[in-house]
Amino acid sequence: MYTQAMDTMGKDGDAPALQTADQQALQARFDARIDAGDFIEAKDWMPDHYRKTLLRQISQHAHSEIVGMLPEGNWVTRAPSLKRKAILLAKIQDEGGHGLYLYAAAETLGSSRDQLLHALHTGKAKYSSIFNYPTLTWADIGTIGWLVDGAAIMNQVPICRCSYAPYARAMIRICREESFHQRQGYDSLLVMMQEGTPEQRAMVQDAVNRWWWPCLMMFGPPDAESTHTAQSMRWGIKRISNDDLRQKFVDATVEQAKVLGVTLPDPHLHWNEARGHYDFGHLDWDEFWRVVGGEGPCNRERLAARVNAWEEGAWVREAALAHAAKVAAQPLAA
Ligand code: BYC
Repeated sequence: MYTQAMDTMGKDGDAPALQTADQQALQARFDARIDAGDFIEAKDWMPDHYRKTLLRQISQHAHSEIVGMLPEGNWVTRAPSLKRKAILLAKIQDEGGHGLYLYAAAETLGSSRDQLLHALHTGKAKYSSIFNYPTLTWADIGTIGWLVDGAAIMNQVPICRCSYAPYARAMIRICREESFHQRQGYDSLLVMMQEGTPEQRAMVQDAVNRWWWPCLMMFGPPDAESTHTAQSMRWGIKRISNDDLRQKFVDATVEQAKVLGVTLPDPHLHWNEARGHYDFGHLDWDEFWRVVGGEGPCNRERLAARVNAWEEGAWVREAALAHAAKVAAQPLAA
C-alpha cells in the first residue's frame, strides 16, 4: 500500500495525457463515479492529480492538527482551575488523535508517515496559518475554541462528504469532537463575560479583537485567487468554496457574539437585507500570504517545536520498533 513513492509537495500540474485505451476507460469510469456521488476507496483506481491533491490537503490538515496543539499547550500549566486544565488537556489530546486519523488517511494515498513529517519539518509542507499567532492570555484559549474550532467545523463538516472515503470517514469522527471543542471555548468565554471582573471581560474582548481576522483567513484565499477550488469541487473533495464558507461562518458567529456580549472588530460588519447575509470588511491578504510564507509571529517557534519533538522522540520510535520485532520473532502461542 505504501510503495507509490512521490514528492508530496510537487506542484500539481495538469493530469498527464492519457496513454492507452485502458487508461481512458479507467478515467471515464472514475469520472462517472464522481458524477454519481460515489465514494472512492484507497484500492480504487484514481487519476494521479486527484491523488496528489488529496495527499496535499490531507497532510496539510494533519500537520495543522498537531501544530495546533502548541498554542494551547502554552496554557496547560496556567489554566485557572482543575476543571479548565482537564478540559484543555482533553482537547489537546483530541487534536493529537485527529492528526493520527489524518496521517493514516494520507498514508493510504501512497506516502509514508516519515515522508509526510519530513515535508513538515523541512518547511515544504503547509499547515494552517492560524497556528502562527501567539496565545497571550487565558482568554485566547476560550477564543481559539469558539472561533478557531468554530471555523474548523464550518470548513470540515462538508469534508465528511468528501469523495475520498478514508478522508470522509476520518472527518466524521473529527467533527464530533470539534463540536465539543467549540462549545467548551464558548462556555469558558461566557463565564468570563457573565461572572468575570471588568478586567476579565476586557481580556476576552482583546482576544476576540486579535483572533477575528486571522480566523476569517483560515478559509483560504478568495475564490478568484484560489488555485485548487475549481478542480477540488469538480472532484467532490471540496463541497463549498472558500468564500461561501467564510460567509457562513460570519453569519453564524455574529449572532453568537451578541449572546456573548463582545464586539467583533469590524466597523463594516452589518446585515445586508438584499443579500440575506452580513457584509464584512476587507481582509488583509498581504498578512495572510506573509504568514503562509513563513513570516508570521510564531512560524519559526512552531516549526522548531515540532522538529525538536521529532528528534527527542527518536528513542520512543526505536524502542517501539525493537519491541515489535521481538514480538514478531516469538513463536505463536498454541
Ligand atoms: N493556511 O487553492 P486554495 C483545526 C494555501 S485544523 C495555510 O484555496 P485549497 C484545528 C493552500 O494550501 C485547520 N495555507 O487551497 C486544529 C494553497 O497552497 P498550496 C486546518 C493555506 O487546498 C487544532 C494556497 O493557499 N483545516 O482546525 O483548495 C486545534 C491556495 O489555496 C490556507 C484544514 O486543513 C491557510 N489557512 O483550500 C484547533 C481543512 N488556506 O497547497 C483547530 C482541510 C489556503 O498549493 N483543508 N492555503 O501550496 C481545506 O479545506 C483546504 O485545504 C483549505 C485551502 C480551505 C485550507
